[in-house]
Amino acid sequence: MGDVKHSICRVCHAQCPILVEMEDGKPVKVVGDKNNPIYHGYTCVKGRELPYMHYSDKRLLHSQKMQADGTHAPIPHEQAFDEVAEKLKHILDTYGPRSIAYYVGTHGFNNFATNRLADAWMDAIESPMRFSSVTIDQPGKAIATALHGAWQGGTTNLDEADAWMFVGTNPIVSMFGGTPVNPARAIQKAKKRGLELVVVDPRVTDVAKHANIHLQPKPGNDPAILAGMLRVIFEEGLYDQKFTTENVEGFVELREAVDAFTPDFVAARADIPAEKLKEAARMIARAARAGCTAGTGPNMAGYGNLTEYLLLSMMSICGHWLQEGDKLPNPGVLVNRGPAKAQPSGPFPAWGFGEKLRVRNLANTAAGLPTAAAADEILMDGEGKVRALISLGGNPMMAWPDQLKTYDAIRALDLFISIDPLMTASARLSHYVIAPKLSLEYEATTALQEMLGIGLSGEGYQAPYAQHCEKIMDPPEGSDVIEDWEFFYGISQRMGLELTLEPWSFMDPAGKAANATKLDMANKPTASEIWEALLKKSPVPLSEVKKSEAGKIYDVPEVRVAPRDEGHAARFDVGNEVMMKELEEVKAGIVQDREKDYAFRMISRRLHDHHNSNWHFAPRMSRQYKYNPAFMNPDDMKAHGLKTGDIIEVIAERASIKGIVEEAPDVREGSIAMTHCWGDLPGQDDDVLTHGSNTGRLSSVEKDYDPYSGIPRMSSIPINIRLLQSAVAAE
Ligand SMILES: Nc1nc2c(c(=O)[nH]1)N[C@H]1C(S)=C(S)[C@@H](COP(=O)(O)OP(=O)(O)OC[C@H]3O[C@@H](n4cnc5c(=O)[nH]c(N)nc54)[C@H](O)[C@@H]3O)O[C@H]1N2
Ligand SMILES: Nc1nc2c(c(=O)[nH]1)N[C@H]1C(S)=C(S)[C@@H](COP(=O)(O)OP(=O)(O)OC[C@H]3O[C@@H](n4cnc5c(=O)[nH]c(N)nc54)[C@H](O)[C@@H]3O)O[C@H]1N2
Ligand code: SF4
Ligand SMILES: [Mo]
Repeated sequence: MGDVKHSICRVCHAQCPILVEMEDGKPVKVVGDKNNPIYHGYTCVKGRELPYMHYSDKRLLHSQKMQADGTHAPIPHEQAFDEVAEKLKHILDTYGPRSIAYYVGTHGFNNFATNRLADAWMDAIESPMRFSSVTIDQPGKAIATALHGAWQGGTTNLDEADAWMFVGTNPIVSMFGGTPVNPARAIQKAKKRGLELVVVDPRVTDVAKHANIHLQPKPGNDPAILAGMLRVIFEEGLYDQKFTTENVEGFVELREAVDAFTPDFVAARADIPAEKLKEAARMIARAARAGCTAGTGPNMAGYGNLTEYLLLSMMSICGHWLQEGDKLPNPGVLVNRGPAKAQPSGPFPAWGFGEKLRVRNLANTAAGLPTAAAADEILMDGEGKVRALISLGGNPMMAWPDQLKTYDAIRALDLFISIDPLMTASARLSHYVIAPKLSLEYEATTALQEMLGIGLSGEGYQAPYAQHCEKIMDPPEGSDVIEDWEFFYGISQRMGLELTLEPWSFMDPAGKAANATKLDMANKPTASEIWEALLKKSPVPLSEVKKSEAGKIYDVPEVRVAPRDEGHAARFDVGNEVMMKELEEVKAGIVQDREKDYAFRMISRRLHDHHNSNWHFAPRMSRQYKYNPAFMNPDDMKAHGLKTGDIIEVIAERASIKGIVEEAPDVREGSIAMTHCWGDLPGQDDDVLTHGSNTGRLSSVEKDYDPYSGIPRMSSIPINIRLLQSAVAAE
């Protein structure tokens, strides 16, 4: 056995600690660290595939430049930086800052150091055009928090809750919405000590199998279901009178708005038993402490802001936040979370501020600029047109809704740059593809996860845990790869820009501003210096965290939630006017009426062994699924004369795609579940058995979009189906 090194997996945001077995400086095997005090040895097949990724023959070892004929040829990274900087400078000087946009995808978040460098660069060129995957993911979270207000005493966590409700999130597979830390174990453990679980999902998901109550509704009905639950809570007096009086405004408005959502009405609308709905409401409201989290399903199925808003409102009227005197599970190791007080911050601007987009009356939001409008901003001529786009660890061609429009837009760009280790669908359309180092080749910390937990229930660490890891290997011999941040530094140098780095170690704007670091633009900082700037004045100094490469729970002073400030006036708002108006629309059921001609709803789901569009072809990850099947209920299959392996046409109003039928008893009748980020470019994706299909093509960004975040329907999309090729005929 070779040398074993500690590292952090960065394939997804869960940041699992890993042990990497090395032979001759090369990783040969990844396993979990059984001695880790919180993850207890967890890893998944994606993390265990890291050695393959580093040595895959598909990995780019050199940056690429698009040639006149559209093919790509290697280019030294320094030369690529020179050329890119010159082109960007020309675009900036000619058309102004708004003509340059970035898109930060999931790997731009998982590689946390780079993210801030990209922002520093955008600050330096003064461009507001910052798109990210957040607004095509769960934008409702940040927007609802802004409308409702946040609790300064901290979020509720699964380990200490008596009840939990998962609405369209499947943390056992996604590591999201419950706990990122070994979620299967955490949920089983919590169940053993008596946690009561409500799950709302059109599928019998991994987490639904543990539920005390599983509501398996028609998709797209979460606002109605939650309004129905709130009505039960009001009617049966199950809310926390004292907490509500002290902390909540809009109580009467909410109560009136949900009054129309009687159990029978909701039961008929969502096709769930009325009695189960009532029981679910009682289970959550009667618990001493409960958490309610939603995931991508409901955030993408229409009225996502409203779903998230009703969940926060339910938490608040039931008084489910941490109370005065409660111990904070994680007072902070790498991030200063700010004072914990038993009081709400009032609402803050949710939308309509900052940069105005030129289409659909959209503007900046608490979740960021609407990415669903990025393609229009590129396509639309005139003042402010976006001409250059830098994709950092993202794959717009696979991930953005409305793939046909995205395809037109990406090809219309004067300059498109992807920082990506693979010739993805997006990279193939890029003028330059910058080849990055992969995770085992650079330093990292767990600050991202810690930060997520400060704002979101169901995220973060429930102990003062942190890990730092050094790079454990060099890139393959003969390669010319860089750390992603070096790209932004390199082009800034060439463009004569100054970069100022805001730290991750502070959450408040004042703390960020006071601890910002001006980078030396003459002498390139080291990666370690970048991390030191990013985690300046962290509660436990980074130098201390570096001492334990395995990750550990730090002995930080205990923090208890302080009493509310005397005269504290801010309150939660549970009666926001726009949200109450949306409830009326939901009640009226306009959307349902319009969609009567469609037999099915396409719902979004994740696969355990794959992460979005990443490394689909990796041998172990693709053992079970080499494409994204169209998971169908057996009764629906029978009714349509279909069998597993049949290729169907999935027909939405916007476009059609192919789907490969797979029998799935867990899927509710009337729904078909397919995973996003598969397929290929339009016209190059006919061989569905090889590529899978791109569900993004079924969404129209111009229809049924959220008026604030711009997110269109990406789940619960009305579809019809038609047999194209029977499995037998194909054999
Ligand atoms: N219809 C539909 N559409 C969806 C969704 C859905 O549920 N349904 N989900 C949405 C959601 S939640 C999201 S977050 C987006 C995802 O949107 P994106 O973030 O745009 O998509 P990813 O596939 O995660 O992109 C990650 C990219 O990073 C690259 N990469 C991998 N490793 C590295 C590395 O070490 N360094 C660098 N620089 N790059 C690396 C990968 O090759 C890949 O191209 O998709 C959204 N689209
Ligand atoms: N293994 C794996 N892990 C991942 C990812 C991955 O691709 N693979 N992607 C990562 C990313 S980018 C993200 S954002 C997170 C997302 O994390 P999650 O939001 O937990 O993602 P999913 O597992 O797809 O769970 C969404 C659930 O919503 C359900 N659903 C669909 N439509 C509706 C609806 O209208 N109402 C309700 N109530 N439910 C509905 C689906 O059946 C599905 O079970 O996961 C992250 N983790
Ligand atoms: S869940 Fe899997 S992919 Fe995500 S960090 Fe852990 S090992 Fe890596
Ligand atoms: Mo996501």
